[in-house]
Amino acid sequence: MYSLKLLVSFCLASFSAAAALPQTATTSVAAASCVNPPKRQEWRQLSLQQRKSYIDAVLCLTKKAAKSGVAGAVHRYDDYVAVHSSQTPNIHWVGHFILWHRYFTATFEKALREDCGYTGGQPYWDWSLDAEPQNPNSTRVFDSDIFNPQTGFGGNGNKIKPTPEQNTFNITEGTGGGCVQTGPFVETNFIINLPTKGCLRRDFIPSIMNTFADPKLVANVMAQPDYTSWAKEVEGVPSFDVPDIHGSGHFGVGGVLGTAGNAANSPGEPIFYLHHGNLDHLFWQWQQKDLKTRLNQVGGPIVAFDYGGQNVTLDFTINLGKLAGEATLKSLLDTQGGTLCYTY
Ligand SMILES: *[C@@H]1O[C@H](CO)[C@@H](O)[C@H](O)[C@H]1NC(C)=O
Ligand SMILES: *[C@@H]1O[C@H](CO)[C@@H](O)[C@H](O)[C@H]1NC(C)=O
Ligand SMILES: *[C@@H]1O[C@H](CO)[C@@H](O)[C@H](O)[C@H]1NC(C)=O
Ligand SMILES: [Cu+2]
Repeated sequence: MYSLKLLVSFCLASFSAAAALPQTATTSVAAASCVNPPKRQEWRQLSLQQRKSYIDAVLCLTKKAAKSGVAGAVHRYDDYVAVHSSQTPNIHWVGHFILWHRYFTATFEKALREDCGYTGGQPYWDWSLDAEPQNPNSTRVFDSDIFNPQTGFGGNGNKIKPTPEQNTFNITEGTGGGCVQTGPFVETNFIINLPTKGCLRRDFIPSIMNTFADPKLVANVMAQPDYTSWAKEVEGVPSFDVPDIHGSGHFGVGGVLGTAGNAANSPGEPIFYLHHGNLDHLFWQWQQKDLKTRLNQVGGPIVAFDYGGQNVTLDFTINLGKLAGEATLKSLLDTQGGTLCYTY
């Protein structure tokens, strides 16, 4: 797996993140002021009315025309799948992983507010509250409010056996794999057009969810002394034998066949934004412990897995194509610096 990913990243390294996408803004976003930042909360802290307004706003994005200009994107929700997918080899296992996903999630939050009338902050899902690492086969985590079919994101896909070609890691514990059967994101209500037109799929894997969302792993990430080690620890290593918290929401929910388990197209899973919202909340909490340093520190490789090679610096820029202007990592360290405007 390691060498395959390396190969993929080297093959694509000649296309820079910036060149891979059509651009409108080539200059940095002018630092605007941040007045009344939306406050982000854990899903369970939202009232039932707030939960409904969030989900309604997500569904609303599928009714608006795409503006990313990326091939395959039909509606505004597709835009986010398309942009993530087009930059996948350049934004994982790199120093800017957490800040790229911070910018991405904040831009999604902005679209919900500006295009779909949502007035709250991006919610997050603290899966460590649900995980039972001592009891990996427990399915209790999937009874969490977030999967409630009436007030949450609905449940599992129907059971499908993956082919050996689909199941390259020989994972045998998948419990779903087909289209989501309950809740607001069933096929009749929610269609994503990337990588091909189809339903949202889920493939719950209790053992991955319970062991990857272990509060002890969270504590280990939070104990890291500097940005470079924090950023490395949050992604861990690409192996199902070594749990990492970033993998929890992806492979616990998406498994082998589910949308969240697909490295490129995982933003097609609406829970993606609550999962990455949680990683961002952890990063924000970690920053709060030493703001003076942690609003001014980045590190880690520019090219995936290239530990020891060139590292990102504060003036390294990332972009989201036509969805948002280019931004420096420095500007993304502060959630209320103007490029970003939200709080926890
Ligand atoms: C969990 O389930 C797997 C089969 O899916 C089984 O092999 C394993 O022994 C179970 N573990 C526990 C702790 O019950
Ligand atoms: C999965 O199983 C196949 C066939 O037994 C084997 O060739 C392959 O190496 C296995 N993959 C992993 C990641 O263990
Ligand atoms: C990048 O950072 C790593 C970890 O801090 C360090 O070992 C490496 O030497 C740095 N690379 C360069 C080119 O300075
Ligand atoms: Cu990603």
